Amino acid sequence: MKSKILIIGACGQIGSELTFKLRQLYGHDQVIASDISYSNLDIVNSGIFEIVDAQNYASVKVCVEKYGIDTIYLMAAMLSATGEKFPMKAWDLNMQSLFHVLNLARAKFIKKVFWPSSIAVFGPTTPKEYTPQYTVMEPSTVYGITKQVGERWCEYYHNKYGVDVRSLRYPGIISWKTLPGGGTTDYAVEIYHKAITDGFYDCFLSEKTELPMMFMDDAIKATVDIMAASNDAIKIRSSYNLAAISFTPHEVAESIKTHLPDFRISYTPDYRQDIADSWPKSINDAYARQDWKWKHAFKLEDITKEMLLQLNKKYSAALKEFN
Ligand code: AKB
Repeated sequence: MKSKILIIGACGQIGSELTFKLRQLYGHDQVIASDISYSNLDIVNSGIFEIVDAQNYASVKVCVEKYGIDTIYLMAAMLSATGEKFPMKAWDLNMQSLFHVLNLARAKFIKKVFWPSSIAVFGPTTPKEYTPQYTVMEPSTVYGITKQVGERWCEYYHNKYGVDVRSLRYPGIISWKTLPGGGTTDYAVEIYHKAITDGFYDCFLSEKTELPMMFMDDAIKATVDIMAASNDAIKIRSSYNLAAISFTPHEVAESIKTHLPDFRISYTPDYRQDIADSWPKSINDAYARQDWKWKHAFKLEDITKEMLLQLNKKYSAALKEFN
């Protein structure tokens, strides 16, 4: 029998691209997109869409029963920077939504769960270079705390109740279709938009802040691959380290300048600098590469080329429509 999939948080940066990919792979009507509001019309108008409140168990369960859902991708979350402004809201959204989905799986309404974790599970006391899977984890952001606690609960539900939950510690994700919102790594998307629209970007992180990053196509591939892997291949039920590349704002700016030589950048670090400084510079993802054969494809030069090409097209099309 074909799997019936629900994506919660389908209007967001990763949820939207995941929705398109899963529909392409598993059939248009097999994938139900949902979110708390109609905030992304490309998604809302692209197929079956439902309003689902991830913090309300009944709201999720009604949708699961309506469509006979067996797999949930829970992509709704409050990210690191917004989480520092609204700590209790971040805690409530990130934890309640996870419990609702894990409890639906425990009660056998659904069979399989994908839940994203993040490099934010690591903190200032974690080794920064090539951070291993198993290491000191003392996150200093509310977002990081929710992700670390969430990982513990995922593993617990797997061990105690046999829940098939799979998870990845995403690095910063770079994409051109949907903007990210409220993250510390968001600069690495904004910089490309500003390069096209203004030829200038004032970066909220300092020029030497190195962070782990990944192109959206790689992130989607990792998500699809871990969910398609056999049950036996998944040895880690908390969350897998996942890596592609690492770079600093200065390095992205230099890579943009190879295409747009007049591009300028300035640096005005704000409260997000402390968050970035608490995270690893690079990640060791040997377990993902070994257990389910993870391999990334995009390097910084490839990302810059693709981002500038696609954003150029997008802004030119918008201008044409306006005129
Ligand atoms: C953020 O910056 O908060 C996220 C993340 C690294 O999880 N992009």
